Amino acid sequence: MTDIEQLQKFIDESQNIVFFGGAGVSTASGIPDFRSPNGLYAQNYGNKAPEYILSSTCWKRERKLFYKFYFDKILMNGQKIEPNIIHKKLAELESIGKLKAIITQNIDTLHQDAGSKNVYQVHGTTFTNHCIRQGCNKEYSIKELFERKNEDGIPVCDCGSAIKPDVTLYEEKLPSDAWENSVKALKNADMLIIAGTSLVVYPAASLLNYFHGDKLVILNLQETEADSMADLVIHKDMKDVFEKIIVG
Ligand code: CNA
Repeated sequence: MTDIEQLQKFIDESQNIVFFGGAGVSTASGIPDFRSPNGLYAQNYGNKAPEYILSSTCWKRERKLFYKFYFDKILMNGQKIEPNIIHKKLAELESIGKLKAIITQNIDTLHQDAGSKNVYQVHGTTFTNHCIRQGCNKEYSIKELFERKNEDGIPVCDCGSAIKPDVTLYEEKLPSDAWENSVKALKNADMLIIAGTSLVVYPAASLLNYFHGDKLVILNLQETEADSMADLVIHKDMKDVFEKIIVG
């Protein structure tokens, strides 16, 4: 049996699957990840590390730099991004009742765009943005974020305060709803597919400790720390793997 046939067998035998993914899920849609050889961390961005630019410290001290990176590299300058075969197959697996939840570290909206409903975004989302002034907190869409840039490229609310994306920056606490829903889903799961994540960003990576089912699958181009715990490890492009998975 090939590794992909084994994955198919696990899926066929399971009734309560959880998918835990990272930036690798969206690379086939054209969004670079962080840690692949051609990911954002390999790029020089004014000699500042992306971990710093996407941190709460940078947000407070160098908002202009934060937003330059955010518009260029995270929002891809407004370029239209479409869900890929991975997002679509996962939405199909949910629609037939096998996949119970997607836990994602991604901040894009591609799982939802593909039709998935139970998506827990443990690092927040680019989809909504809010004014940082307590008492105002007005919500803005991605489109409005582009429209409301001041001369420094920082989007500004009607009240004059800065608008901040609802993404979890380094040094910030993870959204508690997404975290609690993820833990609950993992505790009930009989199969966990961990795919396209380097599993080095904590506390998100520690979520896998809540899984006690008997089918743990790791899918990644590279080795991960959790490979030794897995029942099946596939070191292949996950787009090629998902293309072969039959839902039904
Ligand atoms: P990461 O650390 O960049 O790891 C990505 C992993 O995916 C690497 O181990 C790659 O080997 C693997 N990978 C990339 N492409 C493929 C592929 N086609 N098939 C199989 N494996 C692949 O990203 P993580 O998600 O682990 O790190 C967490 C960060 C990245 C989160 O805070 C995210 O918000 C952040 N991020 C998100 C996006 C997005 O929303 N699309 C993009 C870039 C970074």
